[in-house]
Amino acid sequence: MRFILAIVRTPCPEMVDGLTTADLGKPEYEKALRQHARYVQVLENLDLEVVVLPPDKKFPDSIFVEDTALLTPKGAVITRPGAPSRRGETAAIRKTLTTYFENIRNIKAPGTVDAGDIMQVESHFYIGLSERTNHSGAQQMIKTLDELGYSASTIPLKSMLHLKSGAAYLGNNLLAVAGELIDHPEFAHFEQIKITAEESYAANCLSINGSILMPAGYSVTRAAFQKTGHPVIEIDLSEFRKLDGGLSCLSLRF
Ligand code: CIR
Repeated sequence: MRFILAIVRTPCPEMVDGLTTADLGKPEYEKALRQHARYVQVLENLDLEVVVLPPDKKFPDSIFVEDTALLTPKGAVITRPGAPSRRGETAAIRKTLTTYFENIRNIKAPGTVDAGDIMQVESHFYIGLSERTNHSGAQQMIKTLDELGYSASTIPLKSMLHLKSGAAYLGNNLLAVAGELIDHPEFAHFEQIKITAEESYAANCLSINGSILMPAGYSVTRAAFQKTGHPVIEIDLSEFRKLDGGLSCLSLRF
């Protein structure tokens, strides 16, 4: 599928207090702003129109817009983020999405879903069951996707924050996988690029309009991606990594 639009949110200074389990220190705000600007530029260079939402200081994690909604060509689903401090992020995203989607559905309590747990592979959606996405949320999402004409299934996670922390679909039946998702039975039918433990952050990458976008600094993975023949574009995301945020989390795309 060809992407035409991306929604991102400029980091607010309060981002340095975002949720994290990483032991990498606090992000440097100015550096994060520069990295974010380059992320936007890369998407624009790939012919996407990028809608840049203003910083929202009420929500330090609001840069990670991907978690707040699932976008498909047939409709959007507003999630109910698993972290209570992030629940309020969805209101602004809903408002933005009304410009682009007539059909907007919602995940309701007691369900929780972070869309970082949802990986689309053609017309099927894999949903990670994690500390952020619970059974009720996943079942609501499966029902909603079914109504939209898609199939979906769940994958229980052991320790990963999100499903897409360790898996990315690169098209042509090729999957990048890391950590507990390596050799996972649910993914047995895919061709796989298995990412080493040292480079597992690079498993959160994106295939956009023929190019592979990946975080900078992971040379073994970069070489494996280059072998696919697709252009590989690196973006330094060190400041977002400090908040457990990966490359895909920074945008909503359709
Ligand atoms: C959080 O813990 O919610 C944020 N600090 C990071 C969210 C990353 N989002 C994603 O992987 N989809």
